[in-house]
Amino acid sequence: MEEEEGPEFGKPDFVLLDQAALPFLLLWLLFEKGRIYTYIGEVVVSVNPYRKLPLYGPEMIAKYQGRELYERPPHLYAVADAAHKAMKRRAKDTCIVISGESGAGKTEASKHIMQYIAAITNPSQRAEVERVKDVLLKSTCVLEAFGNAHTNRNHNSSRFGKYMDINFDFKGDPTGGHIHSYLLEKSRVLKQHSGERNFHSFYQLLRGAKDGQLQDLNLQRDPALYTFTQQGAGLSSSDSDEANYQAVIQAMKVIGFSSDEMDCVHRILAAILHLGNIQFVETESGLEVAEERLVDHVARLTATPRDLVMRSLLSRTVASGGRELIEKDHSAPEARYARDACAKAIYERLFGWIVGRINEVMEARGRDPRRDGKDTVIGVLDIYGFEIFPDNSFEQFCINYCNEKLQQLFIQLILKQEQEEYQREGITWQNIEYFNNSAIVELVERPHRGVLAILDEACASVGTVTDRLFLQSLDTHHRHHPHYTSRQLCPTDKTMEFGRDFRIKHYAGDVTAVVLYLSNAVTPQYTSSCCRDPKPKSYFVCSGTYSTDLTLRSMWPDGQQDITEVTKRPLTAGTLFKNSMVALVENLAAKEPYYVRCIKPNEEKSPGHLDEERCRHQVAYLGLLENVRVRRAGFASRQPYPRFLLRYKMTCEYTWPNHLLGSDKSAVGALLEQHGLKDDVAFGHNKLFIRSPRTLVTLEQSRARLIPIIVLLLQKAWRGTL
Ligand code: AOV
Ligand code: MG
Repeated sequence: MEEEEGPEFGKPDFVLLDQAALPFLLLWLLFEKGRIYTYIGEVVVSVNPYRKLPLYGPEMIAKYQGRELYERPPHLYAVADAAHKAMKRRAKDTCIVISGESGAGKTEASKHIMQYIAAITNPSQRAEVERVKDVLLKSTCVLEAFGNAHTNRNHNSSRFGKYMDINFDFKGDPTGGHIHSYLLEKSRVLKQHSGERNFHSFYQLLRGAKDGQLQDLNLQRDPALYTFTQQGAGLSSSDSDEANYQAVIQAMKVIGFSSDEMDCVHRILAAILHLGNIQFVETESGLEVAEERLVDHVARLTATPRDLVMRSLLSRTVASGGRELIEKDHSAPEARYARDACAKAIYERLFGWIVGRINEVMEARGRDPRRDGKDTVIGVLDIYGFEIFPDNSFEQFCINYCNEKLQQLFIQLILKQEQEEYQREGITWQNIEYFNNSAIVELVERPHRGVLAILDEACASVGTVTDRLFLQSLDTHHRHHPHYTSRQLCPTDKTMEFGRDFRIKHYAGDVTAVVLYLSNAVTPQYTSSCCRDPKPKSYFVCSGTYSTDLTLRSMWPDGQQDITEVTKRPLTAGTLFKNSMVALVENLAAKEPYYVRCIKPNEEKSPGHLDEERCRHQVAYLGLLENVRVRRAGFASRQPYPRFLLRYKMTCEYTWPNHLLGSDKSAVGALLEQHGLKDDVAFGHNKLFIRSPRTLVTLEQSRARLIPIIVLLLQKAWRGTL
């Protein structure tokens, strides 16, 4: 190995120190030098550089391929490689969990990881595997167009959670995949905060489509002309919408969307824009639509009878007693609500359908008739980051709860399990205190009295329970909860409004300033935003069933449900989200986890500034200090004795080819003695604990030196020339 390429031990980018001021100093040093990655044990900490750095691409990938974690300076590629190796060598399902607040660099990190995996696999260029890789890479571009938006925190903010499983065959090559998407922030279709945009897809269509196509869709180019895109019309995404429009079309083609399907997607986007412009007027003969031609457009674009579109805006069908159906006229607010609910529902269905189509393609391509179900999986999780806005809604509540769940998993796996393992293995150990966020998770999801359970109850009695009553119930149940408060409970806190807001103090640790920063006043119309999702038959397009367009109809696989079925109480959005989070965490916990913890250096998206307070705060709440303490007091690596021997026995005369030392434990002792490394390890009951990564590197180097010699000897032995 060449000198300058070697591991950079002792350089400051390798260790995070555990005194309060030092992590910040260190991050600053690294950030200044463009070294944005560091490790705590096997956890990668990354600081968003907000500028292009020469850290990626084929040359860099070659440096990390097949190397051990500590052989090269810290990098996402090293974790991706470690996950891939664990999967290939030990047939272990692994997952890479990327976390950090909004704009910290999670999505970018996930893309680099995917690119790395794509680059190092399929050396034999099998066409089938190449296609799977293409779809995996291109799916990101499509999902970002429909699921990301310009927010105040991030110009390309993920507004959905994404967990992607990549399946590998026994050769370690990708053969398929599956994407789970979590709770798209569909309210964005209707309304955005000041300084924010709707989903990229709308602006891409308006700015990128050819004149003729826009005419076919009855659209004009200027996003300011449409209610849903007006607010963000003056804002640009980080890249040009025109260029991205072309890139998305290209990506959709590669994935295998037909041109009919792509046309349908564009017609749906256009229909949503027209729906948004529909206004209602009260006349003597009742409620009417102000501009009927908009209804014509929507009907044509969704291939739905015009009369049905009109009726579903101005009235709804309800089941009255038994199976009798009656049509009830809408008031103006009800009609506006129906219009908006429709627009949201169509977009959500469209997004779900796109994810489903990508999955179909990945599964079909990946299916190998010879496969006996023994393939292994790497999961990559890129979820929406922790966020607080001045006015937070149900979506922020869910997003932040999701981040709590992931933090809980991190605590469990990295901090708790680590300490428990030392105990189990009989290693002398002084317990390290860490902040445990389970109280906050419980506050949200506890059966019967958690916020979600109380919300469900309120939803069950919509009409009788108001937001105020809902809030009262929360106050009663959580009066003494350290992470819950409301204006009623804390009358002097003017940042909340009586009868409207409650606040959850998210994982704040012991840093008081942080409590304020991360605390999250979740505001109004809770009961409506998560309960009154339109029921399929009440509003027309929610019955894509009535469309003659097959693609559009396939977005409503639930089809023409019986109205009495439809009016039964469905699971609420909150409960559905909770269930999906519980399943996600179970899935992750069953895999060998690798962590990437992303840090956002400043609020201004500036490449030259590391805001001390913000970084300290993130280091604290991400649990990184405790993580460092556990690691520094502990061990960089641990391996069961048989596994250790299998890999390194060739480096010692007492263990090669087989040892006669009684137990594997004594054999490992002899091996380390011979290398002079015994002081750096501790012997557990079943596992060897290694303090410094340097020990592993020494052993790896020794092994690498010996392999060619051993191969030569074996060849000679076979040929009988030894
Ligand atoms: P997020 O995924 O963590 O936020 P992103 O990955 O979208 O954040 O990163 C935000 C922006 O930071 C990107 O658009 C880039 O401009 C920049 N950036 C991030 N990582 C890098 C990097 N390694 N090199 C250069 N620039 C980078 V959110 O999706 O909002 O939680 O919901
Ligand atoms: Mg993101």
